[in-house]
Amino acid sequence: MSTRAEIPVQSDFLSEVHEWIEAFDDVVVAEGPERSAELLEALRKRAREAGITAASELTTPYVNTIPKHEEVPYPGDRALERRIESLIRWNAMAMVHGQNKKDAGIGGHLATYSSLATLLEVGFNHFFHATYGDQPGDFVYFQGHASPGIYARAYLLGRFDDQRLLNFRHELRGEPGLSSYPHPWLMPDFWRFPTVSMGIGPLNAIYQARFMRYLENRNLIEKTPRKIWALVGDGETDEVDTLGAIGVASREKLDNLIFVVNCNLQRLDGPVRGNKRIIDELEGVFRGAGWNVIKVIWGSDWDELFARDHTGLLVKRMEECVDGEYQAFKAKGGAYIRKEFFGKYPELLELVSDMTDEQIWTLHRGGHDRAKIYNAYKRATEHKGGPTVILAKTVKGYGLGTAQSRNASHQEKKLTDDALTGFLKQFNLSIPEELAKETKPYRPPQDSPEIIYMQEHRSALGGYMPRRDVPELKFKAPELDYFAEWTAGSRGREVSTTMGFVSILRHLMKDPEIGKLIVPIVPDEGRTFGLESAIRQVGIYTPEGQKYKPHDVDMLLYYREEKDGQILEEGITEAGSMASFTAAGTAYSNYRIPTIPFYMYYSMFGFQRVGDMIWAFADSRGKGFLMGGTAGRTTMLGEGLQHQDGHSHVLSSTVPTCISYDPAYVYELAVILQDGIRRMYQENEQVFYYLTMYNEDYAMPEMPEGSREGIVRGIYKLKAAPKGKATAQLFGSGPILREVLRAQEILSHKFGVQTDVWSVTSYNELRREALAVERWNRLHPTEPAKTPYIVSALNGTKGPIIAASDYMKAVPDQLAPWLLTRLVSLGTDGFGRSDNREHLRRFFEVDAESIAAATLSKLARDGKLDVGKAQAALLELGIDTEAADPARR
Ligand SMILES: Cc1ncc(C[n+]2csc(CCOP(=O)(O)OP(=O)(O)O)c2C)c(N)n1
Ligand SMILES: [Mg+2]
Repeated sequence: MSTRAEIPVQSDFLSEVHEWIEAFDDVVVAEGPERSAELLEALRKRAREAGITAASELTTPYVNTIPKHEEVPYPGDRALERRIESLIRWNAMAMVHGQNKKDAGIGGHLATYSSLATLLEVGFNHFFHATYGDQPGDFVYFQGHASPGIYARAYLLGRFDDQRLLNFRHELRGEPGLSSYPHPWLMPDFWRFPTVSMGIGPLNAIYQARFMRYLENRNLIEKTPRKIWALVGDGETDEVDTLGAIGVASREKLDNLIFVVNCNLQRLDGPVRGNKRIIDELEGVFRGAGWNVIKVIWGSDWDELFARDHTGLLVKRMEECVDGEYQAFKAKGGAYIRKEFFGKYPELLELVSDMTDEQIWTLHRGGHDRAKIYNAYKRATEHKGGPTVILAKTVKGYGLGTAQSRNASHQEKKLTDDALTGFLKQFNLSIPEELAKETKPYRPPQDSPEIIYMQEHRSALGGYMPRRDVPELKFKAPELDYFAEWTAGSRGREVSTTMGFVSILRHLMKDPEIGKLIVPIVPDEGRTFGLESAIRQVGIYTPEGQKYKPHDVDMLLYYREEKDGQILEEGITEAGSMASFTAAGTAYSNYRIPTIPFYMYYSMFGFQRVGDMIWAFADSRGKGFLMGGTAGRTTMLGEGLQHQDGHSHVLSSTVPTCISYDPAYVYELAVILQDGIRRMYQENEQVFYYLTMYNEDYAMPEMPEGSREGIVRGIYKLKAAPKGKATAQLFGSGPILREVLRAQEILSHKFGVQTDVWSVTSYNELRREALAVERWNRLHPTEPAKTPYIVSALNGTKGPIIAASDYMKAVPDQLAPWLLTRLVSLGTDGFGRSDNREHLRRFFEVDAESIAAATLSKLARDGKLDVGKAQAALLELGIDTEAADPARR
């Protein structure tokens, strides 16, 4: 609230502020930026002494972080490297351009690589180690849309022949093709990290760096200077995944991590921050999070202008312009820049009066200047105590003529004839004429100076990159009798499958052979799963050890944190935990050590929350166990709609390499775990597992003889009809299997209907097998037809099949093509509710009474039971036949 009387005071103050600013401007002009910074720092110190706290600065002037006088000279042959880079640019362009001429709409990108090329080349020639001696080297997460440039480089090195290059985005043409983006699934010898879903690369890179330290601190790998480089788009930083975990990197002092943000100022539709400057924004964000920030904004040719500008106006002008203007400068040419940028102040116009428009236009941005990049990379690799981000300013569509720096650059796939001529000229390319005319790939002879240089530099850095290899690892999975304690049943003790799992996990971690390879991961959910004993046993990993005495230290199960702790307790981040799972699940290739991750989480917050990361995990050829805990829409009591998962098995079925199981008993779990370890680590199958576990306690029976194959394949008969032949078949999974067993009793005792009970551990696997068999039959009409496992398992059984689980009806419905009208699915479609199991199961119609009622009703529909009797039975069982459908409530 201001009064009239206060206004003059306010304006006095404003004019005083103005005087101070003027005085400061004078210092800037007279003394230059560095002395001015010193003055500011002195003032800030004085203010602190006087007890005044001013907000600290997170951004610095819009100039390079490394001043000219601190630069080291470039160690490479700049002219030769420029020629090499131009050749790569040509081949990347020719590949995409040519393919789109041949196959319109096949796509590919030119503009991303064109901005990233020099940032990559300096890395490939001077920094990216493929190995360190006999140890694995650096890991590079490439911007997915820059893949044409990565392919073009590999082509020049002779890693791909012409045919392979010409098969870019033609993966189904006989000869091996090149996949659109980095996909280890499709090019397993080449790509390591799938990065094209924006945000996943940088997030995974952070946790990869953390996992690398974890392996080092646990003495599972040698310590080397290896680094993780993540090349990130500036638009990509919009993704919460990109920036959401940067605090982890500084907190854990991950100086093995380097982000390079390719600040070409554009994303797909247009400018990233047209009205601001993305570099300033990111500088503030990263510095605020404790990162070492290195800005590479201006190229060497600006240094001379800075040196000649004694007014400070050049930096002032740079800080007046926003990214939308910087984009326009590079789209519109030298005359425009002279008028609109330098023209604002006569002193600046004078500064460039001896330069032609062409020279002004080609004044470089830092991200296109080898020397600037080299110095930034060097500092980043030498930086100790935390992660580094390099913010490199580049031009999107650099050198692509009319596609340069335009809003539509991202989508350009072909160049016009003029643009092609301009391209050849700008990069001073001497391509044999007939190839140039046709825009064909060109590779100079292997003994040309360019190729020799590339080869020598790669061999000095330990070999080609990217490259993915899988060393031969001797791994012997434990046999099933190793799990005897769990296949024997709980001898009447009531336990949950989760408790069973945790005790198996603890047993595995004690194993002298594979114990150290187990990597338990939890997102602040350890107590939910009863992990306290495991925490005491192996400790939680923390790179600094436990600096405090935990309050519960005098208790048996105290909170134990250790530098070599085995458990990754990630805090409340399913995405971060999934990234750790990814690092651990691919360590068999990346670190040549087959760690076995078990990621335990609320099943609700798995596939639906981090589904895209799970998809990328599958693409990465990841192995390990996703353990969806406190599963089931009705078993997880009390927690309601946002916690009760009844659909993760539908989602898990969509991931081709994910094998899902929904076990009811601990012996089933033990069989599945044993088989999973064997298949993934001993047989080297490219699969991973999703298992649901529950918190309902009950006595675990002993494993029935002969059930092993059925458990693994997805179904086995658990309990035959009590008296005589069954007239219906009951399927149960997870804890609902017990409701099914109770339904069997009810049907037999109350209604004289005999049923067999089957435990279905995996509808998903049964369906996959049946589909594969059916496909074979379809393709081999002259051969005797093969029988799907589900059909042969049920061979000779009679009557309807009532299938109940704690998951949606879509899960058993998957078998409908083979079970036809016999199948009645009961499940938990709809939103969960807060209540106890009894009420939840009645509500979702998966309790024993509902299962019995469904059986009788179906028998009546099939003409096997009097309809009046069925109707009476529903009443007797207490079924509200007019209740609203829970699927829609
Ligand atoms: C999760 C996700 N959303 C959207 C896209 C589609 N997409 C591909 S590239 C791109 C723009 C990338 O811009 P930027 O990160 O700045 O990279 P640049 O090409 O400019 O180097 C978008 C939106 C994607 N690949 N992934
Ligand atoms: Mg961009």
